Amino acid sequence: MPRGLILKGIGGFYQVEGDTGLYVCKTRGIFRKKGISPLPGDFVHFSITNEKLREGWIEKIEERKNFFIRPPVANVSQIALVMTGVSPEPDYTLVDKLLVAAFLNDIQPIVIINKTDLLDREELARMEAIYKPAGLFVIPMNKVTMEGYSILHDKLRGFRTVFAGQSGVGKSTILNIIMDKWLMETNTVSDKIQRGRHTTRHVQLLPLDCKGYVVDTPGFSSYSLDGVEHDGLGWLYPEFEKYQSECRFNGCSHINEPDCAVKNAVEAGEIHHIRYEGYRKIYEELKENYEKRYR
Ligand SMILES: Nc1nc2c(ncn2[C@@H]2O[C@H](COP(=O)(O)OP(=O)(O)OP(=O)(O)O)[C@@H](O)[C@H]2O)c(=O)[nH]1
Ligand SMILES: [Mg+2]
Ligand SMILES: [Zn+2]
Repeated sequence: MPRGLILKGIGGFYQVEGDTGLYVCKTRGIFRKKGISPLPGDFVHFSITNEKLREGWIEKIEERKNFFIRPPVANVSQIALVMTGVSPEPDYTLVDKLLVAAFLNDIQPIVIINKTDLLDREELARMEAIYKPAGLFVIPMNKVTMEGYSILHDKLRGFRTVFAGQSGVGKSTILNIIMDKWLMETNTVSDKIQRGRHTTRHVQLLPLDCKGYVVDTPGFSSYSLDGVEHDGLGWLYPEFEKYQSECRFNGCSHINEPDCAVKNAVEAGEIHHIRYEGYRKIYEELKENYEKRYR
C-alpha cells in the first residue's frame, strides 16, 4: 500500500503526497468512530481507488512524533521563531514559551530576527546575544536586501518547519518569498481540493525543492504552555543546564533559593537576563495554573 504525507485537509478531503505525486483521499468512518482525525503532517497509508483521477482512501495513520491543536499539524520537526526588533516590539516571553514548547516536544528551534533593514547592527547584536548562549541558530533577515534568505533555505532542507511568532513580524512575507524562489513544482493538483473552501487560514504543508516543507501560521498574542510543570521548566532552558547541578538545593527553582548557580550566572552575564526574566514569568504562570488545578 502506498505511503504518503498529508499536505492539507479541506472539508473531509485530504491532499496526500505519495512517491508518485499527489492524491486526494477520503477517510474511513473507522477513524471518526475512534475520534481520530488526520492532520496535515500525518504520514498515512492509502489505497488508490482511481489512478486516473488520483483518488483514494486513507487506511492507516502512522503514530505521530508530536502534534499541535493550534495550529493543527502533526510531526513538526523544526520551528522557526520569527521576531523583529522594532515593529512590532518583541514579546520576549512569547518567544521563550515557544522555545520551551519546542524543546519539550523535541523540535529543533531556529530564531529569525526579521526586518533587519529597520535595525542598526548594534541592536541586532544585542538581540542575537539573547539566544546564542542557548545554542540557538539565529538568522538575521530582511526582504529589502534579502539578507538571510538563502541561509534560511539551507536550514529548511529535510525539515517540516512551522513558522510561528507574533502578528506582523513577517512570517507570511518570508514564506511568500521562499515559495516564489523554492516551491517545488507539484504535478496534478487535483481539482476537487482546489474547488473546496480555500482560505489562507488553512494549515498546509508547502513542499520546497530541498525536500523541506514549510507551514505558515496566523500570529498569536498569547500562548499557553501545556504539558509543562513549573518544576521541570529549568530543564527546558539549554543554557541553564551546566549550572543547574551546582545549585545548593536539589530541585532548586532558581527563584528565591540561596546559592543558586543559575542566578549567579545571570549576575555574571553568562545567562542572558532577558531569558531569565522570561523564565521567572513563565515559572510563576505555570505554578499558578498548577495550584489552581490542585487546590
Ligand atoms: N521593513 C520590512 N518590512 C517587512 C519585512 N518583512 C515583512 N515586512 C512587513 O511587515 C508587515 C507584516 O508582515 P506579514 O508577513 O503579514 O506578517 P505575519 O507575521 O505574517 O503577520 P500575521 O499573519 O498577522 O501573523 C507587512 O507590512 C510586511 O510588508 C522586512 O524584512 N522589512
Ligand atoms: Mg501571516
Ligand atoms: Zn538554582
